[in-house]
Amino acid sequence: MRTGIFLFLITVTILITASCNKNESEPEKGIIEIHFTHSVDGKPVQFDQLIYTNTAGNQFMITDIKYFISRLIFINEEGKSVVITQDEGIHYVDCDLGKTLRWKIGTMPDGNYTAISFVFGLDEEDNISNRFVNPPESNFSWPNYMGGGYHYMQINGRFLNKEGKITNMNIHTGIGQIYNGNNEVTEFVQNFFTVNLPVKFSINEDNTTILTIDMEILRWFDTPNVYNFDEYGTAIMQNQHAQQMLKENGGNVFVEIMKYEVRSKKYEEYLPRWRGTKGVNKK
Ligand SMILES: [Cu+2]
Repeated sequence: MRTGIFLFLITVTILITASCNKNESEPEKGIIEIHFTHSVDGKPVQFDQLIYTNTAGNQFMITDIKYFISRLIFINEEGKSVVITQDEGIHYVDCDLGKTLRWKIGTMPDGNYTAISFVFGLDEEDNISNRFVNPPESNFSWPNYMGGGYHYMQINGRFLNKEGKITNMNIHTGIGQIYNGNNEVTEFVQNFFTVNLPVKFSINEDNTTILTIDMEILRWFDTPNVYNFDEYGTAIMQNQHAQQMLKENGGNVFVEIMKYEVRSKKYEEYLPRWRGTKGVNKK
């Protein structure tokens, strides 16, 4: 009996302490998620169909889209940065794996935000060989003799080459190499880049804020560099020139297309609105 009262008093004390802490020092917190979609010319990507044409005039199809984003930072209206540490700040997106199209970041301080920024791929500090031991991330490794670590991205597909033959198109980005006349590596080149996206959103207590970030695939191949698959498309992991062109184009491929703020309990109603996933388009 005395033990019961004692436990009761402890519980009351903890509850009072917890609520005091919340009122006095803890900022209010809402939940944030980022969803990833993929478009071609503004429409959800359709996989495995030879229906697309890039600016260089190559007819192509897409079979896979996979990539890392990392070092996600939210900037609030006072210009302060909130660095995302969830999952070590690294997220893998794979259109074959629906759950990767949704990054549950968790709670964030309430407030108004004006921009986000992230690294496309992994920066030099994060891109360490063998840091991921399980698939799918572990399948994304980049050979050590090419600089090691992981691919930043794979867009795979096929295209109609200038001889009229269907050929593989493997847009794989990662650490580049400089070769000497004897075909020996003299230098590695970091090809990750930072994407800055102005996006106004707010985070409010007990609500879930969802930002949908869209990758416009065609932009990889035209601004500022027109990227021709006949020149570069088949295998570019050892082609720093191609890597550099994609790195320069990559800053333009992401746009914020939707934001929702929902009471947590209404959240499930939102889910069917997802688009651009491979599963949805294939059926
Ligand atoms: Cu590769």
